[in-house]
Amino acid sequence: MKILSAEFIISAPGPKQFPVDKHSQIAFAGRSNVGKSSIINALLHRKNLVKTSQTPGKTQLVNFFLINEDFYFVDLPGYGYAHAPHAVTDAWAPMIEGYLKDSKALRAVVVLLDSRREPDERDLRLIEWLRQYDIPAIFALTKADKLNRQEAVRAQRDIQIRMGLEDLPLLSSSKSGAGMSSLWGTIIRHLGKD
Ligand SMILES: Nc1nc2c(ncn2[C@@H]2O[C@H](COP(=O)(O)OP(=O)(O)O)[C@@H](O)[C@H]2O)c(=O)[nH]1
Ligand SMILES: [Mg+2]
Repeated sequence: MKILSAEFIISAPGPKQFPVDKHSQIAFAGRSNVGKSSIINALLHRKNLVKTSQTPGKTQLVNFFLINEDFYFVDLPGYGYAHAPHAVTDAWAPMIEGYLKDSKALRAVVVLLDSRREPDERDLRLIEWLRQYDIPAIFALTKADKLNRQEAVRAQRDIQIRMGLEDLPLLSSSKSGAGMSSLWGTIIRHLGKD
């Protein structure tokens, strides 16, 4: 996909601020620090469109980026940040579920899982919602550059079994660029642009 433009639109504190136009949306979800901001920047060939390594603030925001004036990338709030205030932790579930339940323009959610970590309870909850609301999921393991080939293949298989996935999750690295073209291919297919 040729990126002609990538424009930050809004950090929405709640559904009232979500864009209501007809542009298709692809959302990105995963625990804090999984590499969500980095992978969005890597896909868009931008260094800093989405800020990386930020300490989560007091609110959980849903960030919308309009790509090629055609479709949105939606950066969902991260979860599992150990030092987040309880109010923030508790806000995660209704915020994400609210978004998933009501987003008619949502075409798929890219679920990011750290290739070196066990999925946690919230990763599983996210997957349950996606199944419940019949939303297509694209599974990608992040930071694959930190594993050798054998470890990477094992991580793919372990996480596939642990999460009950139909297919092997994609291996990706924002750092090396691994997996970026297959991830784009999958996203484009869900956008109906192939
Ligand atoms: N080695 C490596 N580090 C990464 C990769 N992606 C992200 N990181 C690092 O992981 C940390 C969290 O990344 P970030 O994108 O901010 O994660 P987010 O909290 O999920 O948005 C940062 O220090 C990144 O530099 C990757 O593919 N490889
Ligand atoms: Mg981030």
